[in-house]
Amino acid sequence: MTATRIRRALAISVSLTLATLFVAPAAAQPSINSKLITDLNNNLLYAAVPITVLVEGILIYTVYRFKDSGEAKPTQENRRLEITWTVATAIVLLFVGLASTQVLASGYIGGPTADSPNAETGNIEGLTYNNTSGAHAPTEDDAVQIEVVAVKYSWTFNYIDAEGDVTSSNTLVIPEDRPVYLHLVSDDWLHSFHAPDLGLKQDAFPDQYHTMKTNATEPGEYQLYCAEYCGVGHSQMTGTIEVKSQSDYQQWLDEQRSGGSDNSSAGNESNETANNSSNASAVVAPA
Ligand SMILES: [Cu+2]
Repeated sequence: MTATRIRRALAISVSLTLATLFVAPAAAQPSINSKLITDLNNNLLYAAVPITVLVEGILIYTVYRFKDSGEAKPTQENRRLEITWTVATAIVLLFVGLASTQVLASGYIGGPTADSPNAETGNIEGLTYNNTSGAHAPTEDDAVQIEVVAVKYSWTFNYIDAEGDVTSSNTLVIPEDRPVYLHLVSDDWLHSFHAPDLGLKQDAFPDQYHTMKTNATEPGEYQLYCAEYCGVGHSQMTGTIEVKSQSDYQQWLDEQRSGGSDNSSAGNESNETANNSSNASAVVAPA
């Protein structure tokens, strides 16, 4: 196979990639997090498919072309060919590196890192435990802050910046199109907050906060799981995330302050942990 043919095959692969980029369907994602993850997956796929086609093509061609050759001949030195594949590899690696770094630096994946004040400088009032590490204050004025306390086998959500304390058990209500900061902590041992549809996953540690940032774009109900095996009630440690419009969200908050509903409570209970309000612990044996 000559260098010209390899270059021609390379050119065809690149053209195929560009063609795929333009015809790819853009599926709606319910949050910025899931959009970032899906887009990165797609971009990496666009890079991987033509490379796979090229390599497999060369392999099949070589097997067919030289099937009757009795003796292998060494390849002639070809500087242009060597430079071509070195540069092509570098471009692919740069693309993968830049695309991933962009997603990681967005603040939505792997915790809000960019410009977030840390625990020492960003004092967040209303946290149940000492904010010795991990809880990042929002950089946006319109952000919603919620403390998420995981405990065997339920979730408690403390709306720490709401006027008047609002606490909800196993149902997390958030507004659409607003930055939401979830300060995650555990009251006993390891749990993990996992909402696959919204692209959220973070382990919960005792006495140590980890802040997740999200921005939900589609109103609806999403499933919340505990994704870290935590005991006999682990499989029942689920919850619901309700994404509401701004006005519905405000209405819900007002309702919670003025009485509450079955799975939520308002008032003095916000400083308690979920030990007493756990739905799941009542139906499983104590661990
Ligand atoms: Cu758990």
